[in-house]
Amino acid sequence: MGSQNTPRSLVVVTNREPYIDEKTGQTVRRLQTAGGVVSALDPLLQKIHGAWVAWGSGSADRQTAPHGMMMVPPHAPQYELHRVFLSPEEVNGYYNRYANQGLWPLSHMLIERTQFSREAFHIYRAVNLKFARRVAQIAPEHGAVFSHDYHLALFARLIREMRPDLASAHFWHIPWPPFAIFRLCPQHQEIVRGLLGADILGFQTPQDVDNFLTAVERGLKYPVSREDGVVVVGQRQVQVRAYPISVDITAIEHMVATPRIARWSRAIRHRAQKENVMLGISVDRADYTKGILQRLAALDKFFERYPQYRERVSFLQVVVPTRTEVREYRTLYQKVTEDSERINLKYSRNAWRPIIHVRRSLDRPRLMGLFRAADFAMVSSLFDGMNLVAKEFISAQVDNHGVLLLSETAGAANELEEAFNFNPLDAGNFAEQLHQALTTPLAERSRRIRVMREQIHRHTIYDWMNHIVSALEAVAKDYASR
Ligand code: GDG
Repeated sequence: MGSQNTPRSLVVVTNREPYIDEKTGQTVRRLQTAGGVVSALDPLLQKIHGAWVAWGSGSADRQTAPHGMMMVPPHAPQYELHRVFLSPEEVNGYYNRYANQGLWPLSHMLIERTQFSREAFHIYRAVNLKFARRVAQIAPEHGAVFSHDYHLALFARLIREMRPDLASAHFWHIPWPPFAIFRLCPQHQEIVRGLLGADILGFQTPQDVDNFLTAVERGLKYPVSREDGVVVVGQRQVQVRAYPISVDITAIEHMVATPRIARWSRAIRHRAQKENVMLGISVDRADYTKGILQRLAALDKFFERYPQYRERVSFLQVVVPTRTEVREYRTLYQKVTEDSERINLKYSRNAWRPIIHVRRSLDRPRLMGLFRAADFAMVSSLFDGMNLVAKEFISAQVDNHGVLLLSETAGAANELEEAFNFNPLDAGNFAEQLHQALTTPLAERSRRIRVMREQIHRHTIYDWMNHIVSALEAVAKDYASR
């Protein structure tokens, strides 16, 4: 964080809060929510004493912040966390329905799973307004706001109407679909207009930027300059750019080098070597965009087509339940369990199982230790904004021995060109690529991992944040000088 880039004040706005209070019986536990965005922005806000506004979703959140505000982090308070409290109807309309059953599947181009309703949109809009009102109350004059994702698509425009003195950036974490798909959203014009309330709009890849600019041209007929990545909205210019998100590779390297994690990682490797087994890994939220069932179909094909790998490859699949309020997610979770059991029944021999199915979240250091130990990782998303697991696996591979199999339709495939790519819908191609990856000589595997590690070192999560925040700071200075 260069001092010339450090903003004087910043309000971060996200759906998920950085610190959540959960109650079990009489005990309240404060947890820092995991994830790249929190781990990059939390230290920045601590340093500049900014503010974070988010949905207060923890079961003890109202109890610990009765007026909706508390200072965090817990042991050395540095910045304000403002919790927006939502009723069950609001959670359902805004989060479960409009965001997670509407914008999420549509943006991932899974139109048959997409449902929109005017009623849910009204609630979504009302919740975005609630967030904007809170930010309008607390943001200092000529401050800057950094809002996030598909939950808050209308926020930037709403805050501009209330507080035109604020500079704002919005980052869209998921893919932006082609216009032929996006226009299926009945409120597509409102959504695009809402986002154009920001001064800076960030997407994961140039393809997403391109698709968004097409939605602006075709849906709203606003003038667009593709070379400069600028949309003209009345008297204003909105900068639309690709800012691919990344990970904190140095922190991951340190994590896997700590004696405890290095030991755990070595023990897993020794055991696999003793059993003469190559170890594969995948880690996903149980979400249909991640291609978990497609990956299982490919593994089935792999053991069928290449029987020499039976008893020689074990695949550790970590699937974490998510959005369980939505029926499709519960059904998927059940199907993943069934398919894994079916494959295990079909191929298991003696003590060997092709699939080791882990159905709970693992703590981050151990997860990174598993990534260090594994011979290969598979990321099989049908579509994915970026996919941080791919970058985390590469970051944790400090012994440079593993291979990454990466779906060509995940955002990360844009950058990680040394991965083995496959089409997640083509089980045969997927199985072939896995065979090819596993028969690649160690020297070549090492070279590929090294190239990708260097790439991630050159562009970390802090670079991502600094690029956006310094562009935002330039806009804020411009506003203040007018
Ligand atoms: C959205 C976009 C974009 C998972 N299981 C465990 C665990 N995780 C952690 C991973 C990783 C994160 O969760 C998942 O990040 P992804 O990027 O893979 O996917 P989404 O959650 O869908 O995120 C995505 C991202 O936003 C950022 O812009 O890349 O495209 O969809 O960090 O490690 N962490 C722990 N235990 C688990 O069991 N500790």
